Amino acid sequence: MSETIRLTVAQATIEFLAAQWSERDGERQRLFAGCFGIFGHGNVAGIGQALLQHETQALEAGTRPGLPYVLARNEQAMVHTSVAFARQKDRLQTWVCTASVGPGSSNMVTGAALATINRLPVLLLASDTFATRRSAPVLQELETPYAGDVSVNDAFRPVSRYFDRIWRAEQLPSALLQAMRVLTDPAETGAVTLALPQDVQAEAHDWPVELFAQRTWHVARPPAERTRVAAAADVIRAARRPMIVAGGGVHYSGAEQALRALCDTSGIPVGETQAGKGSLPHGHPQEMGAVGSTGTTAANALAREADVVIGVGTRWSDFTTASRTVFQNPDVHFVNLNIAGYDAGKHAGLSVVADARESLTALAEELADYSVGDEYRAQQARLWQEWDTEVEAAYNPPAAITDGLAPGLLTQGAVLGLVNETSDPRDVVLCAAGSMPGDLHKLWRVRDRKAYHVEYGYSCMGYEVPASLGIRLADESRDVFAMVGDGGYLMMPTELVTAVQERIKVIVVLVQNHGFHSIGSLSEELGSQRFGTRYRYRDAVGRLEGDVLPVDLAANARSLGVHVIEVASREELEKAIRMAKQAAPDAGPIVIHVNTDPTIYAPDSRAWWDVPVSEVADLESTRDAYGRYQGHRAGQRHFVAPTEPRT
Ligand SMILES: Cc1ncc(C[n+]2csc(CCOP(=O)(O)OP(=O)(O)O)c2C)c(N)n1
Ligand SMILES: [Mg+2]
Repeated sequence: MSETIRLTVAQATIEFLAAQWSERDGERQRLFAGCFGIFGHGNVAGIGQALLQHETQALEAGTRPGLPYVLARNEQAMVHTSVAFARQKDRLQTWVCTASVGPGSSNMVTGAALATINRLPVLLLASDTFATRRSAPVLQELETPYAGDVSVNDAFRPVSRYFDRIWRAEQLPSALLQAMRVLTDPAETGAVTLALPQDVQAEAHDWPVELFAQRTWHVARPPAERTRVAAAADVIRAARRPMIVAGGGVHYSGAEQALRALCDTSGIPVGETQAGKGSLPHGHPQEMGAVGSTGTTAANALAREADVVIGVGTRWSDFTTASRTVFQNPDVHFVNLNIAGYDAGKHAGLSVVADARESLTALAEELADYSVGDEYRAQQARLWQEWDTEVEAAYNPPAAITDGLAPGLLTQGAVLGLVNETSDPRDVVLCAAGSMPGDLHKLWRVRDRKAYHVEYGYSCMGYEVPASLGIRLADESRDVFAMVGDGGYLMMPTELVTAVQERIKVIVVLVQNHGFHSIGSLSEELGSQRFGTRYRYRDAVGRLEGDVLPVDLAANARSLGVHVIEVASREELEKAIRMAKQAAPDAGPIVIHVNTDPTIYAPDSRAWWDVPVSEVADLESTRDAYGRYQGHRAGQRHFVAPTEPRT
């Protein structure tokens, strides 16, 4: 008989998690930095008791707990914080989140979807109702007349990369081991959910002591098959106008140098997705910036004529391909370097399933003697120059525009430009939804590989504030600038309180334009006249088009214990950014509140995005939009032609 130790399921879970490590390239770190939580009757006496015991034992031993507990304010938000942390840590470290039964756990479903869509690891301990059904239906229990084994936590199944429910203590070891495997597998990672019934959490069991041994999970760098790299190189060598699309996988793999080496010799230009932005540093001759619906005119012009497109670590979202319209060469083919076979197979591409750094290094060796033509290089330089001039103009709008605006209103481009130019190159800019992600994608000059963090897989309003905490916790040597719209702020300002509690310095730039500038302009473009997108009083005829609401978000933030700076000019904004940067590292959150004019747009990408327009409508504006829509649809490509080696 092996030695055993008697612990509850919750205690065993916490002790196991505190002993997990991850390792890549010989560097080892704890897999979990800590555990965020909000307690209710579903976890207070189970996981809550276990966390208390874990903390007490550590403090009594004169150390700090391996898995420290942090009280959050909203369960969705604490998942965002964890996921942002994991992204900043290149997926090598994340957090655990514990929530109570019912709404506490189901609040985490949105966060789980965001994690899984962005391929970012997070461990969710979702509390579940009684396994024994002794006291059913317990407070907050869903009753399903046709299925006795269903709970709200089944909603996690489609959004988790691994899901298990621990009905019996004996199941726990295998579930924990599988959970760790998925979290540390770069191809499979995402949200992992372990549903823990509240009675099971408190049950004792005799566990083999080896379960709690320190364990190191290797994060793999699978190399590419040589023959596949050779085939990819053949396809690229035969191309006249190849182009790389760099996705988030470049960052997670730490493949920036390998990408740069390939571009230096070959002269192949690079367009970047939101997650891949910053793959090449701003100013590199092959750096063409954003590609797709929110792309630069430079990257999009090259994409239009590219004959071979090399996707590296990208999931090929519709924004990246401008809904399959940005690549218009009739003979365009794809080569996909991706660690996930699922993504590598997209667009009928020639797939190289491997770690991005490994496959780029191997590809650079194969293409050592290859270069694009001089004319193609010259065109890249010309196109970039044209675009950069537009960025400069957006950062520094002409006096005519500034004078034309109401007093105290800046353009969004000017705000982004000032934050870019006043922040340090290593500071992180953060955003997720609204009009700013598109503008940042186009306009932001990224000067460091981890300095751009726009969540655009799920584009979840409310991500920004909680994510800013995660980024800062991951790396205290950088300031974080969370760019948040008034709509996004109203969705989830809650974690500002957690930042106050933990003295986490984050700088939130709150861009007030009284509603949804993004969806408003989309609505207008699609003929729906900005219906229901402005924050206004209901007017006398019953429409939401009355006066601007007397909302004071600066006062709101101040009421949460936050230091707030209100600005009304370029000079004041610049001064506020400098003040915020100079604040002590444990100053807590700072909000810079700025009013902007929602009618001045960033420069056009000359690319489309497929949002279907009503085929029949009373309004002429909608009928006109439908006509334009059909025109764009005609440009959509299938991308199903096989990509074969062309030797
Ligand atoms: C949770 C969530 N709900 C709805 C949307 C759809 N949506 C995208 S942007 C947006 C408006 C964002 O408003 P705001 O934060 O003020 O930014 P602005 O558009 O004004 O730049 C909405 C409703 C979303 N992305 N996320
Ligand atoms: Mg807004």
